[in-house]
Amino acid sequence: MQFKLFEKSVYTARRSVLKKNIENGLILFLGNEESSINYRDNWYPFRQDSTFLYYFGLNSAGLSALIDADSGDEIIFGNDLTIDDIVWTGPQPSVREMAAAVGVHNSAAANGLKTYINKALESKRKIHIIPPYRPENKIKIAGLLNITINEIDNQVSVPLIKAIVNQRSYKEACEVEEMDKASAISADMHMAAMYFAKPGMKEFEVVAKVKEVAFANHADISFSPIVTIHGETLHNVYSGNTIHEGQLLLCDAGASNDMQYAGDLTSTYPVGKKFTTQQKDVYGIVLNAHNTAVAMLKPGVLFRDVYYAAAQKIVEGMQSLGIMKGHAGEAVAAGAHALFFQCGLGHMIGLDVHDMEDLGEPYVGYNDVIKKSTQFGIKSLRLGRHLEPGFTLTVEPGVYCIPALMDQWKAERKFESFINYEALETLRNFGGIRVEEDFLITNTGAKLLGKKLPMTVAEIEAIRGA
Ligand SMILES: [Mn+2]
Repeated sequence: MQFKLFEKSVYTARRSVLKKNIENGLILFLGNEESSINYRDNWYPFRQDSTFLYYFGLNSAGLSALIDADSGDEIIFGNDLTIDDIVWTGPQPSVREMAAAVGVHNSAAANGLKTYINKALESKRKIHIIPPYRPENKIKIAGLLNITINEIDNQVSVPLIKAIVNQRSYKEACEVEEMDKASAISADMHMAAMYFAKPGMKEFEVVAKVKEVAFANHADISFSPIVTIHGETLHNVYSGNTIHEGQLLLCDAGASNDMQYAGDLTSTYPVGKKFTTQQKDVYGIVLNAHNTAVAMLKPGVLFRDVYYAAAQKIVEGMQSLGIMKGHAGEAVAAGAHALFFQCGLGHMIGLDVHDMEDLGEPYVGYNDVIKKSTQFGIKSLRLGRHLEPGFTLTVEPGVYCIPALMDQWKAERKFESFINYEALETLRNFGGIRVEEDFLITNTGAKLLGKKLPMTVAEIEAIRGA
């Protein structure tokens, strides 16, 4: 195989758990197709669907699978290569060989799937699907089920989503090993960038360094890197600015390793050799929020409370700079911290950098008891539920000074009892700071995945001054 697999037993065990949890009907898994960029045969880098990878491991385009929850039968559908294909691709394992490698005994040509689905539809059997996110698979599902694309949402199986989330949330030892590797490569990407970036460079030169380290480790990037002097823009993928002495460079990047597991780290450091006093002050606030959050990680803790604790540290820090005032806990409860901390504190990570987000945040980061808030700020918290052993997640507090938000809140006289708008002006052009690490929740606490990045002011200045 031109891709790596876990032991066959890993996949068979995962599927037997799923079969136990889904009592009847057919479970349909669509792998991904190649996806065209600008003409048919020029493709985006292939990425297999993560749920397909989880249960079937096969990192090859054009495959699908059915599990019959009643009989226990499993079948993989796909087309073997013809000689016309082999001329271009070289010899590849047959679908039967690929299926056997992951413990599936039956295989059939891709167009056989429709026959199975038709039979099930005729006998009014339940067909379990997860929400498709790619146009190719939306079209395919609509065709298979004889429905319109708009009707797909109503056909999605909540029991299947819940069953999958209930497995993929708890990382197995073999997965943790891969996540460790992905996070370690991610740390190497950040270290290389931290040594490399110099005043006068363009942001994209640093992006190139980050990607070079990923590719040199037979990895890919787990998402488009954010390397920016405008860290206050949360998902700023523009990288055409020149980086100048006195500015901060925010780098949010991670690797997807050769087993498709993701790392996701953020570092923020001065473009020059040293932080300015103000940068040091605000960096210290973010690092304190981060350390407070990390120290709380253990089974049973509500991640929403970890978020609130980080938010409180940010408010207290801003109070020490004279920019916020009043009762810190009340400020957080009211949502005043969201002037600086508009996003969540972290998310599940695994095969996807935002793990299982295609299955729906309400099922992954929340549950029937812990519901997502609609308040500005915490409404962006992707993970709110109680932590459990085996969860892997990011912790990524930040302070973001967004002039448009400052202006709007000031004009609305919002939270005037908590915010000193005059002093706030000193942060108008500050930019943004985020730090981010990846953790495994253990039986007693949490373990850092990969390796430790330099995070204190002294550690960072030692590297930037080198
Ligand atoms: Mn992240």
